[in-house]
Amino acid sequence: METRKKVFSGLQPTGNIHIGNYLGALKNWVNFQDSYETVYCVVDLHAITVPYDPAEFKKDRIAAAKVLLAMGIDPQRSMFYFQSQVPQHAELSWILGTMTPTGVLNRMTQFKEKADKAGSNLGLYSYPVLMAADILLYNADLVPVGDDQRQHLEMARDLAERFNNRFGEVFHIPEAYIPEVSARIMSLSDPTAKMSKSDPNLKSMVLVLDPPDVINKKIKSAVTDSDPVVRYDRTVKPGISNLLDILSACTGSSTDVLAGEYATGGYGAFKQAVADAVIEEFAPIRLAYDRLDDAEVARIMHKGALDARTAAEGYQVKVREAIGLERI
Ligand code: ATP
Ligand code: LTN
Repeated sequence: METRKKVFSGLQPTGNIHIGNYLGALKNWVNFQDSYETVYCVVDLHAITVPYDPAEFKKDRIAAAKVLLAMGIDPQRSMFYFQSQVPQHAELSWILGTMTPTGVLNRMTQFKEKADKAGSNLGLYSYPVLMAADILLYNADLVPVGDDQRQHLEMARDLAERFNNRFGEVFHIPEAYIPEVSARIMSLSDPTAKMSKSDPNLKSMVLVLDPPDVINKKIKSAVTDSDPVVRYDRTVKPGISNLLDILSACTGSSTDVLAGEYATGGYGAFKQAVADAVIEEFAPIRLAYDRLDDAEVARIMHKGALDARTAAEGYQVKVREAIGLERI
């Protein structure tokens, strides 16, 4: 029997989940469940690499799990759990850390950006090693992420090759799965910058749980330009191109077709179409979110962690054996 390919991905439980996270990565997480073996993780150990408030964090962790369940992550079909509850992630991260040249970590752009903003610490520095451990722990083949994670994925692949060359073939070499249209959704208030959870300006992002009137307002006030022709051009018309990407990812029509359809009707009608499409996309998620209670989410995550620990240990035994750390 042919075994199905394995998908792994992670989401940090920090702040609110926005349309960039959703169209860049999470929508694919849900779709992959139909044809792959899927393992999804709320990566709480990654999230504590920047300053945070423990009481808020406690709520954000559960809220992130709840949003993913509301989106359609199905615990019957996917392994779904909190990273901190499966200690093999941290163990493998330590092992991979011993084979990671510091020169490689020094080049990581996300580290440099976050260290500039929030200050540096060892956890933030070795963040990409823990991410490589997440992926390699289950021998994942495919990793659905947004464009900003390319460099981290490349490092995970290098580490797998480095390990295999030194200790024998233990790891698959994973591949990033980055969508064509929506890999980099831009900020609504500055379409030359990535839409980011850590942006304090909430007008810059549509959240998955925003009510329809808020979505409408945010899209209507998205920064565009003064030439009222709807046309795809990321350099000259970054705001309009970003909205075309969003509309395309929500409707399944190509940006070319959509640009043709809305070319001359003015920005008002075009923005209304984008807002309507986003409202329609998010309505079922909000409904499902409101129906889930926290105790049910906690129960699902507990069961997920038990299953994941067993699965992870099955792989981790091979890693320990390969490097000479067998249990006595
Ligand atoms: P921050 O932007 O504050 O650094 P983040 O949103 O990148 O946080 P995560 O929650 O870990 O951090 O990201 C979850 C997923 O969303 C990742 O796969 C990431 O690549 C993707 N993603 C994040 N921002 C965007 C964006 N603007 N467009 C497309 N995909 C994105
Ligand atoms: N760094 C990722 C989150 C993440 C991840 C992973 C993504 C942690 N571990 C493993 C894919 C696979 C981010 O999106 N900011």
